[in-house]
Amino acid sequence: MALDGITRPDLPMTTSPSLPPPSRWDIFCNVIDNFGDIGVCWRLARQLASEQGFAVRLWVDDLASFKRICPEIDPAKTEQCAAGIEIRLWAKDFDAVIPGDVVIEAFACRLPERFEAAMAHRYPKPIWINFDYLTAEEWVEECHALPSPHPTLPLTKYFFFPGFTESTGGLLREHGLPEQRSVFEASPVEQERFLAEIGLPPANENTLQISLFSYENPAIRDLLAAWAEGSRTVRCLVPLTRNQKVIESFIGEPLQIGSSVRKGRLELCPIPFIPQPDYDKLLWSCDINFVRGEDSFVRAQWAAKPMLWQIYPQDDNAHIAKLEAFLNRYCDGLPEEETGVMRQFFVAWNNAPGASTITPHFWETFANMLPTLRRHAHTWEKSLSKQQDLCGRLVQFCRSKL
Ligand code: TRH
Repeated sequence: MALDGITRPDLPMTTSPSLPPPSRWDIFCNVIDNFGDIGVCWRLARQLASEQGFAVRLWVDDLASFKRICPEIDPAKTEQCAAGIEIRLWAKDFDAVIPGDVVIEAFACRLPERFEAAMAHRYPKPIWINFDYLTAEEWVEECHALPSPHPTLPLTKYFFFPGFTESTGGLLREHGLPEQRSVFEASPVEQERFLAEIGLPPANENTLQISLFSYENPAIRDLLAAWAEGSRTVRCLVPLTRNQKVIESFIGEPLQIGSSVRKGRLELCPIPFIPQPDYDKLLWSCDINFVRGEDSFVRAQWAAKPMLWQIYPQDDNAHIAKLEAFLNRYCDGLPEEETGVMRQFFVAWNNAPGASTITPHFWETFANMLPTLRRHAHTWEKSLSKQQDLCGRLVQFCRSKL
């Protein structure tokens, strides 16, 4: 079959014949840096396939980064399948294919011209979504779901904004996630098994277990010093990424996965990068989670544990408004004193205007508030969980456009 010069290639996206459109989805992911772009796309793809039974084709331009969160990916293969999802290398020289019922361009990545042309020729036209970054700012409520006509082709793109309120696209959350967490938290055997998998013995009862996933953060040195000098024993589980050098400069020696290092009351445990579905178990295993970017930030909220977030820094400081917007929502309902300390910690951790140093005394004050912060994290998780999850809202939105 030919489509105005575009030859019809294989269209292997097979799906249950009983499923009406939109059952075939194309997701395009341009990995800019880090793991968040592919992290979000991979999570969405898995949910669309496993919960909705849709046929999903995920186009990724950096399979090596993808492999870090999904070890079964072979970066040498241009076509492969993982978790029931068809994965294609998004190469510069883009072969012609027939688009699915829904096309998602993640984070405003520009679709291949050839693919856009094929979308314009397809009948019915695919539903085209620009899936945007998450922010707690209020303006997203106005912009979510707005249409944007293509300047030359007969196509309309819709903006889909994840967010924290009913009037946005919501947050990615798999079905049964709170139940899975409860089962894990109630099972010392499961917890020990997970820790053993990442090369660690069970934590001592009076030790605070903390995960640390961050960028090259200058505040790390102060934080580690506060832990080392503090009155509580801290076991810090750190996946080595962009923060490795700054941690090594504090410790004074190279870090190696599997070899923990002690300094005062701090035990620092470099751990391997974990496949994405298991990353939740790390968060569930810890008393406090330091997270960054977008996807780990959302997962830490579902983990219902006190958390600190390092927001992805932007050149024009646009991230500071995003940080404030989140804190305004997150601290709602926290007592005044805890709100002050929580804000101070977030600001210091992000080196935002007004940041103070994380001192051992500040750390003690924060740690003394942990029981209240734990209850608050639960309340926050419960209130967010009442809303429909992002995948459900996205499918509903696409159905409304058929
Ligand atoms: O890697 P990030 O810093 O990604 C960022 C953000 O998405 C940011 O918004 C974006 O602009 C920028 O990338 C380009 O952080 P994030 O979003 O938390 O993504 C990390 C992913 O890695 C997430 O899906 C969780 C996953 N992960 C694992 O699978 N295993 C691990 O061991 C760890 C630590 C993370």
